[in-house]
Amino acid sequence: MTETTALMAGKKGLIMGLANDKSIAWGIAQALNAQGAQLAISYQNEALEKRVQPLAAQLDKEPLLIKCDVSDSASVEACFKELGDKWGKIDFLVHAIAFSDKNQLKGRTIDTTRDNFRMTMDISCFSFLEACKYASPIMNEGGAIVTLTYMGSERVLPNYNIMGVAKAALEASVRYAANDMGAQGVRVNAVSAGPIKTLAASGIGDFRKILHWNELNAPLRRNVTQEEVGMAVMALLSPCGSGISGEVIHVDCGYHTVGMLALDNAKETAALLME
Ligand code: NAD
Ligand code: 0WE
Repeated sequence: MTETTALMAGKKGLIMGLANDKSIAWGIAQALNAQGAQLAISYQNEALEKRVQPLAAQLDKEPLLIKCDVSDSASVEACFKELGDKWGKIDFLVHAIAFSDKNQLKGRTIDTTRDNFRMTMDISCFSFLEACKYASPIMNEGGAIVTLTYMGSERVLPNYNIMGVAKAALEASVRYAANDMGAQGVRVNAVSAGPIKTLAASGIGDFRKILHWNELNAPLRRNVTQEEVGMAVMALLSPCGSGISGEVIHVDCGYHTVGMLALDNAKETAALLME
C-alpha cells in the first residue's frame, strides 16, 4: 500500500454560505475536511448559527465560526479582520452566496424592480468582489478562491431571471479578480453546478421538474450531487488546480453541452411537460 498525503494538509481557509446540511457549502466543507484542511465558516445570522454549530461539530478539526452578513461591508471587513487576527494567513476562500427576491424569480425579467436588481447584484456578485478584496492581504502565495455559479448566466432558463444576469456579472468578476490577484500567486475560479435541491432551491416552484429534466437529458443521465460539487471545488483549491485561473468549470453531468433533448428519453421528457 502506498501512503498518500492529504491534498489540503496544513491549509486553512474560509467557507461563506453554509446554511444547513443540504448547502453546496456543506459538500465543499466535507471534501476539504476529508483532505485535511482546517476550516473557518461564516454564517449570515444567529438563526443560521444554530444550524451551522452541529455541522461544525462533525468536522475533524474544530472550525472557527464567524458571523458575516455580506449586505453590510462592516460585517465583511470584521469577518476577515477576525480571521487575520486569529490565523494570520489563509490559503483558500469559498463564496457560495446568492440572493434575489423570490417573487421576482418568476414572470418577466424586464419587470425586475430597481431595488431587487441592486439587491441581487449586491448579494450575489459584489459580495464576491468585496470578499476577494479583504481576503487579498491575508492570502498565502499559492492560495485560491472559488465561487458558485449556474448555467442561467450563459443561457435563458425559465424563472432564473435577474439571477442569471447576476451570475453573468459574477463570472466576469471571476476573470477580473483572477487578473488582479494573479501577481500575488492567488488563483480565482468558479464552479457552475447543475441543479441541487438546497434551501435556495426549495422556494422555487417546478424545481422538481428542473431536476427531472436534467436527469433525463444530461449526458450522464443523472443529477450532480453536493459531494461531487464539493470534490470539484476542493480539487480547484488544491495543488491539482495550480494551473487553472479565471475559469468557469461546469459540474453538471455534462448538461451544458447538449443542444437538444435526449431522444431515448423523449417520451418521459414529454410526460414531464404534460404534468
Ligand atoms: P443555500 O441556501 O444552502 O446557500 C445560500 C447561502 O447564501 C446561505 O447560506 C445563505 O445564508 C447565504 N446568504 C444569502 N444572503 C446572505 C447575506 N446577506 N449574507 C451572508 N450570506 C448570505 O443554497 P445553495 O444552493 O447551496 O447556494 C450556494 C451557491 O450555489 C449560490 O451561489 C447558488 O447560486 C449556487 N448554485 C446553486 C445551485 C443549486 O441548484 N442549488 C446550482 C448552481 C449554483
Ligand atoms: O442560484 C440558485 C438559487 C438562487 C436563489 C434562490 C432563491 C430562493 C429563495 C436566489 N434567491 C432566492 N431567494 C429566495 O427567497 N440556483 C442555481 C438554484 C435555482 O434557483 C432557481 C432555479 C435554480 C436551478 C430559480 C428559478 C429557476 C431555476
